Amino acid sequence: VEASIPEPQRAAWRKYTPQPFTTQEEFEKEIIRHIETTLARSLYNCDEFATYAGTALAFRDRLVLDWNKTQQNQTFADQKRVYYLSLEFLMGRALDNAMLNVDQKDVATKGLADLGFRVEDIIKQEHDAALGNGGLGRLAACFLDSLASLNYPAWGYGLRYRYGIFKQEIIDGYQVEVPDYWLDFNPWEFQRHDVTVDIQFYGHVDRWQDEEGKQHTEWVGGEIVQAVAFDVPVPGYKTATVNNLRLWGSKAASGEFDFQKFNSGEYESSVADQQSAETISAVLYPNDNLERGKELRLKQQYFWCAASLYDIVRRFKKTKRAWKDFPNQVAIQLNDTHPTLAIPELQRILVDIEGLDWDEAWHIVSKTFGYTNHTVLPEALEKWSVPLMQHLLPRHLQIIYDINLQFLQFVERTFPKERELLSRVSIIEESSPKMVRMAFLAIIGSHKVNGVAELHSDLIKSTIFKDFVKVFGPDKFTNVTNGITPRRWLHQANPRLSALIASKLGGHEFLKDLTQLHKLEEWVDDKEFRKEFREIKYANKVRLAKHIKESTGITVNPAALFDIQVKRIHEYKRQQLNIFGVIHRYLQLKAMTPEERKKQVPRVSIFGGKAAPGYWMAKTVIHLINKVGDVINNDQDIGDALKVIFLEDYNVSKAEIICPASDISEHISTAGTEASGTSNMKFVLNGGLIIGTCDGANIEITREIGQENIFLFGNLAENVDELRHNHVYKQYVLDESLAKVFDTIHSGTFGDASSFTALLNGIVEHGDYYLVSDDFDSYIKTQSLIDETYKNVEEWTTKTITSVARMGFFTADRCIEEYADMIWNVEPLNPTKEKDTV
Ligand code: CBF
Repeated sequence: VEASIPEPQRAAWRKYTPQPFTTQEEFEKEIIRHIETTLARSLYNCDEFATYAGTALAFRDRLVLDWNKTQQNQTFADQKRVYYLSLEFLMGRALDNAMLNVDQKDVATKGLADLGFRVEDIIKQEHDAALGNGGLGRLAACFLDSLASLNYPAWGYGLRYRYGIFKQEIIDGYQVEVPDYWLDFNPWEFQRHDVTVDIQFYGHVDRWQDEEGKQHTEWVGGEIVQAVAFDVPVPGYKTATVNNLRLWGSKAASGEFDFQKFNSGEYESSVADQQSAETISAVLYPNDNLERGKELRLKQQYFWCAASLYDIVRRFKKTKRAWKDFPNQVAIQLNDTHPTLAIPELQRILVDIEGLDWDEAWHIVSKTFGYTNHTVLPEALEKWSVPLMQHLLPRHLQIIYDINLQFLQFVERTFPKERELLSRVSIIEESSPKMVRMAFLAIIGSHKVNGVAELHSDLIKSTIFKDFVKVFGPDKFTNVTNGITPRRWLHQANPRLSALIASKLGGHEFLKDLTQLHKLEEWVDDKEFRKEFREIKYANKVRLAKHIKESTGITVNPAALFDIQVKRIHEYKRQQLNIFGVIHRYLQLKAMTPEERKKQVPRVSIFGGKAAPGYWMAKTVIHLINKVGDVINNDQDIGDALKVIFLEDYNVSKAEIICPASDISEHISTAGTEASGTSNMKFVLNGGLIIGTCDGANIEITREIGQENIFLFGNLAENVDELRHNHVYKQYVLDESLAKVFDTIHSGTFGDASSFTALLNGIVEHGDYYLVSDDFDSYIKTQSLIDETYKNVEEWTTKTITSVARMGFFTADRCIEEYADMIWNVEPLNPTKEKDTV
């Protein structure tokens, strides 16, 4: 309050508050002002990057004005807010998104042209904000877009990694990781020098009694690292709401280096504290669906949870409400188990610092949190060793033990005869060393737990969390099927298709209510519409072909069938099945006469995705794809009949070029392993069909678009256990076609066969855990069906248009409304209600 401008001076303030540009002239003025002053460049020294910087700053100014108002408005309204805690936010580029969301891209395009630049070239200058690994991080980014677009009072909380996900280079067919330093110039963040939090690590726990006999517990000693807030504005689409994403950076608490050490010549150790503190937010762990139990990762998790909770609690305390109101004001969503330490941290704040009694505090805590599970893969379920936690967070470990004790007492009372149940649901796994099971803590400390697609939500209830359904009842568990933002994944990535749809639906309103897409079915037989729809697909394929040429040197024919699989490389996602299928196709083509070959549907098989640096098998798959590509792409017999492309460094901005360009995309995980998948939605929304297994959101996509519009194959999740069992305990004969593929690899056709022995042996000798051989036959037959169907242009067009029209369900807006309704109990806030806060 002291910091606010006194009433008599506010009139002047309001009079001079900057106004957002609305015309081309005003926009050009803003760019030039920023280039000449903020950047200290001139018209003799203005390249595309400087123009990007000027444009970004001009748009940033626009966002900031609404951002300030949104924050004031939300503070004034004093209603419940959502806090989305995610260790990953895969935001991609911000400029194009900002232009479209504030509905000024036309102005920018003309203004930039007037200054001699093409808007596409300027947009490309921006470095992706790649603070995530894959689906989980991108989902968080889509949710932020929807939260703002729907005017929900919401904040994201994450870490400001200095290095995002590594850049991938392919050298001699191998993945090489290069650091991604993205902060050279980042106009989209604001360091809040006044928002810092001291975060404690290590130390010990003291207990004492005060004069009134009350017990106190305090965590003392250890070391302190400072968290500094960096805020990123998140604009909604065609609304004045601009929400906040707060990312924490780490710094030495004193903020300075040790001058005494420096003076006495100990130069290196004088900066050691500073460096060690900064390490916490230095780098994103590059593992997708895999946890490795590293101390630094646990430090990152606590650092970010503690800073975020301090901030949330500080904001709540300003309202001067009673603590019991906390869950009515605050909903915290845990994006996977990574932020689970927020649960014992809030309990610690309430009990140790605010003096609430345990039960009262626990009641508040367990009504505040919701937990989203994103995987059933055992290797991805986080567990932290008890000794490590004891060392790093001694008070939290005590709290976790106390939570566990109370929980187990409750289970014992409710199920007195079931001794084994206790050890199965205990937060502490009695292994050596003992481990803290984070998912169990997250379930116990949350009021709702959700999966991310129907099959996945059913599976968590019947497998990994079965006992908790018994303990808490089924109502605690729910499903929110994932979605994507149509603003980025249609309007931004595929502007021509968005415009075509808008021309038929009477404007771009469908981007805010995607169910309106169904009206497109009325146009499915319209000749002109179909033609234009096909032309757009072709143009998008030409755009991708150009990118392929620039990045790999390989020419591909845009008239060929583009078959795309882009996602993290993982055995369960089965890029190996795809490349074996490609080899099978190659062998078939080789066996044909040139005349026969000419009759085949030409294909371009496109792969992209990063492997975790320590994931050797995934790297082997990348290597195989590249080696197969080398051979096929240079085989004169084959020519355009088949090309194999591995696109380096797949990221969000590349996905924006890739997704609109598919004819077929592959979502072919072993049934029951892919929680949802979200690129499946992006591809279909952009007029591509899917080849997929009955897994994750493929199932609901099928339900929505119709079985006749998707190419499903393979075994079902319910059969997986038995099939695995058969591999281990019964004689297994390899499918004949697959055996030929393996023989070809073994023969050295694709280079040193020994490089691939482990990959093939995993299937032939070690149980084929991902059931590649079981699904191979059905996969290649389905691929042949795709070839046949593709030949019939009219049939293909009908399928693709119908599918787009039926994708309304998969908007992230629908997800957010479901979360808001079923889990958070929050209401949107009208952004036009603009008032003074003091
Ligand atoms: O729910 C979002 C996505 O999360 C993952 O990427 C994850 O990291 N666990 C899953 O693998 C995807 O299936 C899911 O769509």
